[in-house]
Amino acid sequence: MKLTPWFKSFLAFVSLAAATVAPAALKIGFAQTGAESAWRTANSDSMKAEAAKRGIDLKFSDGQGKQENQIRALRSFIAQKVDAVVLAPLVETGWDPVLRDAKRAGIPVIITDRSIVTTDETLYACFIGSDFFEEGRMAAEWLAKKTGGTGRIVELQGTPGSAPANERRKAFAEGIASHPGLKIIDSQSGDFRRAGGKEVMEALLKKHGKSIEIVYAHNDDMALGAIQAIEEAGLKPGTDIVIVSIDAVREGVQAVVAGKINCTVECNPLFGPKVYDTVAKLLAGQKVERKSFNKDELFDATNAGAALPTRQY
Ligand code: GZL
Repeated sequence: MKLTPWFKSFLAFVSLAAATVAPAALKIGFAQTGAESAWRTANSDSMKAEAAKRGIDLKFSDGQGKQENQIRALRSFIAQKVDAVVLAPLVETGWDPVLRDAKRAGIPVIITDRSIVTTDETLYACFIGSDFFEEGRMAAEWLAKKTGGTGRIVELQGTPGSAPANERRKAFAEGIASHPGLKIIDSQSGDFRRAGGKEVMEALLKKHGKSIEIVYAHNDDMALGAIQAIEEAGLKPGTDIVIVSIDAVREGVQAVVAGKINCTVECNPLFGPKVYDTVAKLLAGQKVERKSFNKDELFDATNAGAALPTRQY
């Protein structure tokens, strides 16, 4: 069949247009816990910045500290037929029904930051986060060395029912068990919030007064709130009361340099690149690690000053 000049140029245009149309941007739904701490903000910033860098259409939902908001967001992502879902679960339980819906819709789910308890491990593809047990163990080991294994401890717990609160509490208690001189005399939740840490520390100081020798805070934001309460009570944080914390956010490491926090165990929030690399592998049908832990280190007076200038969060 002889092609007219017009038809030839039409075919050339169509093939050129097809070649230049960019593939549709990857659509990923991210259900974040909320904005309760500096760590959380750094985690959200990492996810958003990396998505922008990679041209990913990120549907970001701030759960505002409520599981029902996160579940609602997941349902919305499923309705929008996103390519993948990322969930930072506020608490460990209550996820199976909505994750079953994602599975039925054929949408892969990545659990980040905090783990979940589920009756069906096939409901999510993998977990990317930190090892909270290891963080609690590192905090206990450092404290035992610092104090020679004696001291009366008050514990500021994270969000009730959350994996970091449960696991940091359990591992720390196990870590100090071999030092009978180290005693947890009280333990209350400040919900990972600075204001919560201050309020709880004020109450504990009223209740226990000068018998408090150590604070073990599940995150830096609560430790920083506790520092305010300790100073308002006329005591010197880091000297009159030893403070051990977790996260190593910038302000936490600065407090170590200032001698107000004695030790903070890092919990790296910069997941963006690893999460999106994992999504790409999943969508390409490649195998991914079932559990992938970020590397965390510890900061105290010996290394915080040198580390501060290059801290990324
Ligand atoms: C830990 C993360 C915790 C941080 C807190 O991975 O889930 O939640 O330790 C944050 O600062 O609020």
